[in-house]
Amino acid sequence: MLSRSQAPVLDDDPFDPEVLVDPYPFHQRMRDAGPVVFLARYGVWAMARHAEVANALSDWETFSSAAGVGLADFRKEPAWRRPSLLLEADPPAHTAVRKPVLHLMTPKTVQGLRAAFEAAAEELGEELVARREFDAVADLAEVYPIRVFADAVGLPEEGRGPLLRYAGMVFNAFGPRNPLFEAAFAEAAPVLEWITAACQRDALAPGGLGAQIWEAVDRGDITADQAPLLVRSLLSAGLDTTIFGLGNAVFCLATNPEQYDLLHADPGLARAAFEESLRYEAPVQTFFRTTTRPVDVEGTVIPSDAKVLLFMGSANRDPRRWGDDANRYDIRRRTPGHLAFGAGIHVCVGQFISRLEGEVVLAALARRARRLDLAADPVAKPNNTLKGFRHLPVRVTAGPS
Ligand code: 8QM
Repeated sequence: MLSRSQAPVLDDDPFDPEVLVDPYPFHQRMRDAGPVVFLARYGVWAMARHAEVANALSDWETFSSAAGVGLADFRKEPAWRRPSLLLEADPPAHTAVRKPVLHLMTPKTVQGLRAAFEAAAEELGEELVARREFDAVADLAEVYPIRVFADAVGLPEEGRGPLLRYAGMVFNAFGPRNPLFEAAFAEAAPVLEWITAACQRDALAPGGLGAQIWEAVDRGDITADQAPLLVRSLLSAGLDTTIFGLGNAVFCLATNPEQYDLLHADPGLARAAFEESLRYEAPVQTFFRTTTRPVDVEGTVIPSDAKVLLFMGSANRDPRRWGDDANRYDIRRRTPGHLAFGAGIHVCVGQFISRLEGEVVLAALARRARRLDLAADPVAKPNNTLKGFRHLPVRVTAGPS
């Protein structure tokens, strides 16, 4: 049998803020080192090539989520919150709760959100383009999803404030207890109290996604104990992901003017432009799995009960899958196969809501601005899981051509 010593050992820290904000050179070294590497710093295995990441995501029986999808192993240390019934679970428990949630977010049911999402994007686009200069994170990416998605879930307008602090805890907690983790948890207690209250039935507006989850209790599809945790999943997964994703999409377009020209000439490319930004700058860069048995990956045996870090953001730029121009942002590229939404049984349940947000926001900008440029250097926002920006100052030139 082959052993760990035959996998390349790297001593890089993937959670070092400098690596988090520019991970691509490290990704290439991992991909070129082999199909599996060992990250000595944390005693975990890692895969960064597209084929192996896709295979691991598709094999939930070997690569389990039930011990948590962060560095912490829930079987050895207590989780910081009750584990997610969706993200941090395996079949059959996962299957039972995923079905009713999936039902609320199919391409067809999401069409019911389109008119409201479009109107909000048009309104915000109009206001921002009139300003000529704005921060595409603070004024757009952090505004739009809170407006439309929190509305769709049915959160009351007042007191949405702790949402982003909660998201900061969720996504930094998948990493090690480094300064990013500690900072996110500096004042955790009121945020935890707030999220628990926000998920209760009487806190959610009738007709929203949250209320619809509670209605699944009335039908007997889920239990009253499960409902608040599933609402919590929507609020955990549905905001910082699209916030980072919208910021990244604007970054891609502002730094690739020929691609923005294509989009401006045909705003019907907005959905494709967003999708390619998901491939090129994946908001969710990594998740762990935990092996349930010794598994041979291309000749390297990973032992049982081992944490394995999967680099979706690297798989999305693997030349073995995407060719020599993998590192080019190209809105006409065929993007199917990117792993920004994951793959397999855990593939993003909200992906059609996410795409709707990306499409209508980019289309609203593209129709109004004939140019989109950086107005100053972007400021990256390091996060143990997400890649994106804290500030993205842009300048737009209004007009049709
Ligand atoms: C990430 O709490 C949850 O169920 C949950 C949290 C974060 C995510 C997914 C689910 C992938 C976007």
